[in-house]
Amino acid sequence: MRVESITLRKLKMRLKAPFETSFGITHVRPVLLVELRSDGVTGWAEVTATESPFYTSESIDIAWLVIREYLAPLVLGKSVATASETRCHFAAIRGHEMARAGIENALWDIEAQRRGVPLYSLLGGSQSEIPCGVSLSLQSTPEKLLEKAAIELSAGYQRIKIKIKPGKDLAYISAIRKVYPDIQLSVDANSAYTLDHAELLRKFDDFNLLMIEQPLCWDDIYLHSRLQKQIQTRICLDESIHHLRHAQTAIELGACGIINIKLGRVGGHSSARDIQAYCLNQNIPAWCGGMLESGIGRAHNIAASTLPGYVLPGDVSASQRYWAEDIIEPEVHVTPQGTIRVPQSPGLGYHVRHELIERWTVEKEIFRA
Ligand code: OSB
Ligand code: MG
Repeated sequence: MRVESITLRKLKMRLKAPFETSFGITHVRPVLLVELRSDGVTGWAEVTATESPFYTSESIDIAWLVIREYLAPLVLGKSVATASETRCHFAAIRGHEMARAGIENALWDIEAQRRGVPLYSLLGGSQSEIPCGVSLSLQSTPEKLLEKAAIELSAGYQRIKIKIKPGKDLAYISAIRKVYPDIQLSVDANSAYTLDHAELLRKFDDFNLLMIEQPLCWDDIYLHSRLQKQIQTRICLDESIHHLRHAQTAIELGACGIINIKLGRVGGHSSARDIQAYCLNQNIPAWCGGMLESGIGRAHNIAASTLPGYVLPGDVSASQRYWAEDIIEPEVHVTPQGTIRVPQSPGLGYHVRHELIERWTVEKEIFRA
């Protein structure tokens, strides 16, 4: 596959409802799309960075610069035999996983189309349906949170994850548990706590949580291993895991019992597969995280989630939860059983709505070989 051109586009997509985490609130999601042309075939992927570097150190604009100045020149005019080779070209670049994933994943879409197979089977996945959970934004009161949870549970979602931060934790967790004693329930702190909160975090043990996601620093593994010794609830690492070595370090140190795999955060499908295979081998449950993706990023998440080892419901949910209109057809739907059926046509398996993308584009740049 010869890389002939890479087009970057920034779209502004308004969320149906604002999404608030411990690091900030999002009303309009800037979406960075990669459209890559190779031998007459077009591949699509999404750079899942946030608008500002508040989740990890990447942001949409930083990723754009890194692709323009460093990544695109390393692959334009070059050929790769398989998409998994792409990362070899990027070996000299440190970090910037989401930027890399944008290019690598677009090549996965192309490789799958050229071979005439759905992306999920090219990746080695086998599940034809994936279990889904939802991630609920911070709410102003526990009552509001209960309303949101009720809607998602009646839609069929198999797991509820609530965002928490100091001052918005125990009251919210206990409100949900009182009404729903048996659901799979987890919490995500996005690094809002410190080891000094260990006593407070130990109180979460009373609520039979599936996990607590990323309680401590975004770049820490060691302190999480100390915290895990003090609490029963399994820690799940999100922000701290950027590649296989991080996962190995975390598991060997006992810093977590579960890993959240995000395609962008780990640098694309190849690195995600490394972590998935390792988790499977080590008996560590994994699941696919979300980044408020458009349909294009969502389609990649669905394909990845079909691999063995993704044993827990992910944060990959229906297009309609986020967007009035999505940029793929059909949109992502969730069954009443809380699953997504994996599309079976070649490549991503969804039609990309090019005209809508053009209409919503606020910035565009084309790089050619
Ligand atoms: O920590 O999983 C996270 C959204 C943006 C940044 C970080 C996270 C999230 C979510 C939303 O939890 C997941 C989704 O529904 O896409
Ligand atoms: Mg998270």
